[in-house]
Amino acid sequence: MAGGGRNGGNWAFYGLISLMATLLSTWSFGQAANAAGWAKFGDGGSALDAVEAACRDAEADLANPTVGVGGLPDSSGRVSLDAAIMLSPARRGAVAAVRRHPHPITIARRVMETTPHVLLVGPDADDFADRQLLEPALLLSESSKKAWEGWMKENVARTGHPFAATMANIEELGYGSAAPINEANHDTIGVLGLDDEGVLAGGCTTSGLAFKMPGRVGDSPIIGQGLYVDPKVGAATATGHGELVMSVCGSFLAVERLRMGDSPLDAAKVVLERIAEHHALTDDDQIGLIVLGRGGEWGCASLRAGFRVALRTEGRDELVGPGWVMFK
Ligand code: SD4
Repeated sequence: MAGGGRNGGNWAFYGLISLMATLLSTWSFGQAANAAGWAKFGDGGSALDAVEAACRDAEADLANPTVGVGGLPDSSGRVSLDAAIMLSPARRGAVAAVRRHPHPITIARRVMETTPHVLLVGPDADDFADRQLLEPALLLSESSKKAWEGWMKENVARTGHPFAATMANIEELGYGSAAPINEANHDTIGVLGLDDEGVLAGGCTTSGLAFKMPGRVGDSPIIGQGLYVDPKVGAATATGHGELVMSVCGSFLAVERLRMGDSPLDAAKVVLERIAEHHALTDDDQIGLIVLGRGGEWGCASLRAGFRVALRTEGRDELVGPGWVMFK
């Protein structure tokens, strides 16, 4: 599936091929998110509108316990949300540690469109959202609270400390199935979009690692880490253990590799290889990367099996596996 976009892998010639709208989203819930984003194209919306709508769909999905409302909390039992949105190095916005608003992607867009800044954090990000008249919500769902209580019991038994945080990152286990909530964890949605006018956009939104240390922020809201877009080259987004992605500026590195002439799949591979070079990776470590070139060519890769990407184009609406997996 490497470079499996409409260019059939012949990515070097994308400049000769007319553009077709494309949405790529991380994980299986990306398919519903893509549908919400795709509807924006039907209404004359841009890639930015489509990406925001796709992210909002995942944020609003109560069955998705690691994005938006209903996200699993940190080790203190409080949910905090991070997001970034990006059109270009000059047009990007992000928020981290939002605790009172369900749609951090929209706050990030407002940061981009109405302030001279890139990133707002914590209570001030929530206050900014209030001033933007964005609806607040209670973020902790009953099921996420139950999952946290269960985790607390286990954690206290194991560590003796009530708030010792773990690095839980349990992907794609029984999403949409009848599995108990603490086995149905998903993480971050990263969405890359290209509209038929050739505009690229990206968004990334998450509640971060389940039961993380309070105050911990991962790669998702950091421009260049969980998300990067350069309209002259392409875009990339990452999901998985943020600390690993953050050790190599993962999304930025992928886009720079595209600029140097790599295919999207090779660009994603280089990022994972660079991470593996610097870390003693464990069986629990997972990272998935999606890379989209400005002509619509794309590729995705992951450290381990289980990563899936939702693809939406004019003729396709499907879930695909990564073109390359480092540890088979
Ligand atoms: C983080 N990258 O906060 C996010 C979590 C994630 O799949 O994507 N998990 O580190």
